[in-house]
Amino acid sequence: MTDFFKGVAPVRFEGPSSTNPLAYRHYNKDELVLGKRMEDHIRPAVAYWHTFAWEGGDPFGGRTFARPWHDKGMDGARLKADIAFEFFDLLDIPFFCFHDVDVAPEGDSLAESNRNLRAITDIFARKMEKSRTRLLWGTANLFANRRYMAGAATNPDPYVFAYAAGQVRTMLEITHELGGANYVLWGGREGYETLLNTNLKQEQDQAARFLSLVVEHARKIGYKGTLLIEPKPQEPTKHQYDYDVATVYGFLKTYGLEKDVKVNIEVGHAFLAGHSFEHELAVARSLGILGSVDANRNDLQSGWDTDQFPNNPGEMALAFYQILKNGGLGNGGFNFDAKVRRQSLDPADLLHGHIGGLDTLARGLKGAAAMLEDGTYDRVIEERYAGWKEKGAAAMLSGGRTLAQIADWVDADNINPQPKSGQQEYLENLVNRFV
Ligand code: XUL
Ligand code: CO
Repeated sequence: MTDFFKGVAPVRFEGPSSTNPLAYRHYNKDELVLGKRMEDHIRPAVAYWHTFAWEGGDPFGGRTFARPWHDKGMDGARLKADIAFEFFDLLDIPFFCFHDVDVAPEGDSLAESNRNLRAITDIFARKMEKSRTRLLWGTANLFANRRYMAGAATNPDPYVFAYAAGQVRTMLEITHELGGANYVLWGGREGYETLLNTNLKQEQDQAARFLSLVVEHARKIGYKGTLLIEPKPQEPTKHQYDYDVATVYGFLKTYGLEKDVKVNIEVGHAFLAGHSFEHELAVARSLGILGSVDANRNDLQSGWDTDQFPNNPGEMALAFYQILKNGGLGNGGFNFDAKVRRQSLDPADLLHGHIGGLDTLARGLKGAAAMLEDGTYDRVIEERYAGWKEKGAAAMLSGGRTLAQIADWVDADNINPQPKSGQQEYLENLVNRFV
């Protein structure tokens, strides 16, 4: 045991009336919701980068956090791994996620970086034999190093594409070896700063080729987890190709990859794209590509991706409604892609962030489950579209009628549609009964 969390007792469920700030008040992992354990619905994960790699810097000032693993190279990386697994145990969290560069320092060559990475992921493998925490997903950081400033897969320089392929090959194999349930690709630099120097078609073709290579390699090594693209419209790049769920689907369809790849939807990214989290989930659900979630929230006044912990149970209930209607997240889960603020210096702050996030998810899940159990909301939606079950209407939808036949039908039956209320206020009030 390290002394980083000295004196902190394991965080456990104590119920809504508990005043212990280091206890769960709503997240009760074994509680059955719609017949399934809460933990199995949520599948929550700690993000290694925000919780252990982030130093509290912002564009105007550097590190604010004093962590014992900083500036200590591989010794620091080993200490960080020890503390990470202590944290997972304290929270009793079933999953974690990491990028290659979060866990070990980069070397002077890809081979050296990979040696450092392997040294730490071997430690993970040993720790995972004793811990209950599993890998929700692994990913390669193809955006921080300056070699990636003009993109990784979409870089005009083919050597950068090759280097990125080298990183992904290793991280995909490590994810597979550690039993990772998913592998994520987030294209933070796949986009452009100016169209003046950009060949869009060339870059799209490169991105698709890269993704095809990843799909092929995953198959070749027998990886059965889900491959996920994480959409984001901008930041760090002015325009990113994986703008939102719909754009990603268009890209996957164009290159015939829509059966091989799903999406990892992040709350703050949805917002940056001018959508809600609920919208992105609903689109992914309707397209059959809902894979996993990065749980967080943006500060709505700041206009950028602040990666704060979720704290709005009402919004979370609408999100969970989409997820439950999707039949759950399958291999996916809720990765806390969220960080404490740069003034939140104490180890305990890391716990408070995750505890609040988990309680918010639990309340959202229970709200959505109550909506479903009540059934009124589903019935209203069902009734709104019930007209399409009528014979003539069904024939229009299934392709059984031409445009002219439909027009003739309107004349023959003197069809004269009468507008009906969309009932938005009624529905808003109805939903609020459950959250
Ligand atoms: C950045 C972001 C990433 C991805 C993984 O906004 O969300 O952390 O989740 O690369
Ligand atoms: Co993310």
